[in-house]
Amino acid sequence: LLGTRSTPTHALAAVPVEGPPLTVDGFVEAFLQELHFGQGVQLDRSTVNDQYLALARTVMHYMMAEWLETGRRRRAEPTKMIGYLSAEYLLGRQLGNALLATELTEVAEEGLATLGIDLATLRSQEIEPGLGNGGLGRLAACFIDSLAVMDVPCIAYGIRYEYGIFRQTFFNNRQLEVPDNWLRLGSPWEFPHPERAVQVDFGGHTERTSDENGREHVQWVPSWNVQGIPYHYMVPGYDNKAVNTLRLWSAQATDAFNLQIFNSGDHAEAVRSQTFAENISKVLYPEDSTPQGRELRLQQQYFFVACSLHDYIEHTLPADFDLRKLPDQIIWQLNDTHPVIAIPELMRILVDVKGFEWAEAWDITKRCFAYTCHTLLPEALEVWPVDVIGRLLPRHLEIIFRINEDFLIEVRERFPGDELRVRRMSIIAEHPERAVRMAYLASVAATKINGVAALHSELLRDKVLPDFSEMWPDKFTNVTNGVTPRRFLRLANPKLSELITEVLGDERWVTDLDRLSGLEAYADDASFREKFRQVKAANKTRLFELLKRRDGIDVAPDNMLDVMVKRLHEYKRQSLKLLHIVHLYESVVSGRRDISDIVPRTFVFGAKAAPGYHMAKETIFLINSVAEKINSDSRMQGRLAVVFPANYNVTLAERLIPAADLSEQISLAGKEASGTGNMKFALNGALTIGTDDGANVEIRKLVGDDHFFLFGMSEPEVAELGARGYVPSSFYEQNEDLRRAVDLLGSGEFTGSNRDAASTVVNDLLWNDRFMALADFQSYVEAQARVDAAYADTEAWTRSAILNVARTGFFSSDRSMRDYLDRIWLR
Ligand code: 73E
Repeated sequence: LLGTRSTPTHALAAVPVEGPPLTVDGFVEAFLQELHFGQGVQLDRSTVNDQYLALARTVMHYMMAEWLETGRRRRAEPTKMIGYLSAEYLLGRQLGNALLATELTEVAEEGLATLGIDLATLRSQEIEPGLGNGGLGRLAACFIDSLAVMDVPCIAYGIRYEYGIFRQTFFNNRQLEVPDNWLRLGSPWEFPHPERAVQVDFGGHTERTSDENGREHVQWVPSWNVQGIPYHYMVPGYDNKAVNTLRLWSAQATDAFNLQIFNSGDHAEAVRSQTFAENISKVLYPEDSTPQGRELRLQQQYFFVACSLHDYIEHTLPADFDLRKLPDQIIWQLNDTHPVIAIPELMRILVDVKGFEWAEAWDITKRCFAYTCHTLLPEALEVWPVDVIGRLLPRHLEIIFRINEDFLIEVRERFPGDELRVRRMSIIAEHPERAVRMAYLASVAATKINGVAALHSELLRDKVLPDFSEMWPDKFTNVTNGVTPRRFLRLANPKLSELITEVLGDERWVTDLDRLSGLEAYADDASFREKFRQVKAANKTRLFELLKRRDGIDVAPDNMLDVMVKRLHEYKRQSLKLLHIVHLYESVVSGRRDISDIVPRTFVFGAKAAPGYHMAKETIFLINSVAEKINSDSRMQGRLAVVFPANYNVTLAERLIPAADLSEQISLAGKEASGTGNMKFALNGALTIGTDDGANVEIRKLVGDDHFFLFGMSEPEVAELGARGYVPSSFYEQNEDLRRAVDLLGSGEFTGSNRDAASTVVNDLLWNDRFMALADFQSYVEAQARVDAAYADTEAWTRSAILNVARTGFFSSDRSMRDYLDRIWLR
């Protein structure tokens, strides 16, 4: 029975399941039970890790009853469900959220205290699962949280990377990467199900046979395979007793594969093959937005997608399910192009395995997928060389060719004689090499294509996929991203949450974030503003204590906290932020400005660079070098400081964001698809300085121009300047402040007199500057002056901050999920 359908052949009666009692005593008993019988250790001998693992398992007992009940309820009344396919889930720590979901926080705190254990200490023991790079992975985590909270049936599928995003350290101001061995102290939140393993084939060739009716059958004869072992994670709702499932796949060598080699007597070879198989889920590729086309990456993509479709069709659907009804049962949401190989995989299953005619299979497949695009950068649009796919997945390549053939016939019918268009739209690119454009494949197959913010969806429709939107205007839609208010407000900012609950009268805002609008009225209440400021001050103190403990960094308590945290990427323009800082510094050391005229600010950076992204790593080096110099210059009197704690991750974000005064969202207009950090900051009462890009556009519209610092070119202006021919050095020549800043940066002043050390970044700015930092410099500096003036009026600033919170309830990921349901999933 191993590996077959999990439905038992003999009927057993279900036994009701109940978690431990929700009382302090009940909790303590359950905890000790786990410590003794789960960890096998007595309290007086237990380590913090023992206690953490026992606590995690205890909390899971409370969730488990609801998980099982959710599954039972859903099986009894099956409705259409969401299959969320994502190569990344940037979950963050689990314990706090699990305690919140089970309403156990106080009980656990009190119960543990009776045993002499501090809950906060156990919380900080958890290593966050960093199974994602940045926004895209964190978005997936927010979405599955919201679906659980809304009790929408969803199975989220992904990869259980053994190593997540690398841990960043600094050495001589340069980034070093340390492998993220997140599983090393145990992983209490998961359940492996090896009996539900799925075999995944690779390589080989295809063979054709005809049956007695002359119908052709294709058989894929693969040359190797691996097994996918599912690991289940609970995704708890909030206050609603619903718990969804996240199913992550881990790769293992198949027994047959091993046995064959073992029998040949080559033990070493057998072990090597095992390593080969396990490599597939070994490590997350650390590139965000500029993925390298590595064969192992395609293996990862096909691996998890094949496991997921198989798991759903063979193990989740009833045994006798009529696959013609598949589109009524599930919609597969493709989180960018990473899982797009699912499209030919479903065709293969339907045609080759289940015996459907091509046309009928295509009709089914077309209704089963929806595609979210997260980018506009051409280098981020995945393209797989035909020979790579052909080698790894020969049958899938044939299927893609056939899909393309049929599609191009449709194009020719629709636009007769327009061969240029046919070439433009082909799923197969011919130059610089023959390759499959995954975004086109997705666009041809998907019922809906969405961008992730209003501006992005517009640009996607008009600039990235104009031919497709002309052909199928109704396929295109927008769903603006959102963030979960549970993690990013209720958990990350307990003091503000308490204040909100106090004035709104209850906690309904946690699942109905539009209720934050009830705070509007309090913006004009001086005593509320005072309380709001106290919360911000307390959050700063909490952050500074952490930075002291974690990084040995001292931060001046009263400075404005100006924060730029996100992946290091040229289009995000950390270098523009750096130019602003150097400009301020330069204006003081040159004597053009008195230090007492500077509004005291601490600039905070957090950013990881992809290990192979040279310019990004040089930028990190330069930020650290500038920080070192400025922080040790006594002339600054602490009124200008730059801190760059290493290893920015979800855990650090949860501390940083609630403490921030100013949120830096300064990408070149038209390049940041949405951003989600921007939403988290506004929701926590930081004001934004930003360009008209991504979701900034919508944030500004909602909070109002008086409470947002807009600067820089608009997207059409960017396009126009690009068309005219952008010459960065002309901006340098015409702007004294800019010239002085660039010159100082390039002079070796910050890099121990070594000019070369700064030259990569400085020369690029002067002679290339693909993202037009120099063109936006003046406007940025002026906007920063407006920030200074506004910050000097404490009451007005607080009022703006409160209005930012009150007006950004729209950015709840619950709202995003409602939009997906209305516009895409339930249509
Ligand atoms: O603007 C963000 C967006 O908020 C965008 O850059 C990011 O997705 C976020 C969520 O929608 C994103 N990540 C990637 N592409 N867009 C990406 C691409 C390849 C590998 C990893 C991540």
